[in-house]
Amino acid sequence: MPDFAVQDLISRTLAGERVPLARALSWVENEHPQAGALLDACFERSGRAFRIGITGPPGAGKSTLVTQLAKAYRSRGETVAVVAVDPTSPFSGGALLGDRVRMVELAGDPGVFIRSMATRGSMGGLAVHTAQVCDVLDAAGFQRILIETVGVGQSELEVAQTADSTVVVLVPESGDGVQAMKAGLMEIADVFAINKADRDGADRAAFAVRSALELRAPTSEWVVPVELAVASRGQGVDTLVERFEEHLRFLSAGGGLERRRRQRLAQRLEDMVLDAMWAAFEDRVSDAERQAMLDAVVRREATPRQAAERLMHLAAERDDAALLD
Ligand SMILES: Nc1nc2c(ncn2[C@@H]2O[C@H](COP(=O)(O)OP(=O)(O)OP(=O)(O)O)[C@@H](O)[C@H]2O)c(=O)[nH]1
Ligand SMILES: [Mg+2]
Repeated sequence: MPDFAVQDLISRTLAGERVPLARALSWVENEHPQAGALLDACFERSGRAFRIGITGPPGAGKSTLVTQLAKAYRSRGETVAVVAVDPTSPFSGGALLGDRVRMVELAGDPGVFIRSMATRGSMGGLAVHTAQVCDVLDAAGFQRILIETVGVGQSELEVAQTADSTVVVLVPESGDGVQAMKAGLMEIADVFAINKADRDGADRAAFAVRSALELRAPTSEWVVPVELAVASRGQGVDTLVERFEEHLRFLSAGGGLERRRRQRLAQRLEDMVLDAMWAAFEDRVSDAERQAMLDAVVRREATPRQAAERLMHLAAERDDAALLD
């Protein structure tokens, strides 16, 4: 049973109060001992927000676009939360500072909430924290959640996949379409934005992306739109918002939204079980014992499979002993 202070923080967070909400998000990020109770309370009330991932190479204009998208959603009367995930070292901090400057025009609007998250611990942890942060924002009543990530590695793609719908932001510079395919961005894009269309080659880049899309085996009825944008001038932003909303309608009508969310929750569930199993294992088998077994493998006295089996056996024996206590 959560104590009074926790209960108070939960109810004020659910009511959408900004200061408690910010505190709640810090609890999630820092894995505060009471974060579990908070997350349970939020999870019950989540599932209403539409989560949009904005990903693409560094400097493509994602933060600029997110700022404009948030403004466009606000003028449509929707409340918006922005989660800017910065995969760079927490010590650099440069990108986050830049984002704050860029998003400053959203400040003061009670219908917008901006949160930057830096990498802490493992990248798997970052995807988990992002999903949890979104649950809290969702429960707090934000209707659209924009998640910005740099799409450069597998782990960043995992963060992008915490969204219901994903827009991949590219720039006209030649070769970007190919880059996107290599980086696995083609597979996750529901919408493409060719940003910085004030530069040469935007039409060519859009054509290259469309051609690449046509080469793929169709996996859905959804035809991935490729739109030009000049985020710094707010051009093409309304069209993008329209595409996201169309995609949401498409997903909702065909059961795709439920399927995507179910798959995402299955992944989260599995991650949590694996975490719990590993923690239980670590509790029961000491580091010294694991090292000793590793030594045996290194000396070729046991195969990795045999060693793993023995360690699991040891853990199971101690599990039984613990149950008899
Ligand atoms: N010419 C032009 N410049 C743009 C456009 N959109 C953004 N920029 C500029 O591109 C630079 C990078 O923009 P950001 O929005 O920080 O890009 P980002 O993708 O968020 O960057 P990271 O988060 O560091 O990966 C900034 O100097 C923007 O002003 C555009 O449509 N045209
Ligand atoms: Mg950015």
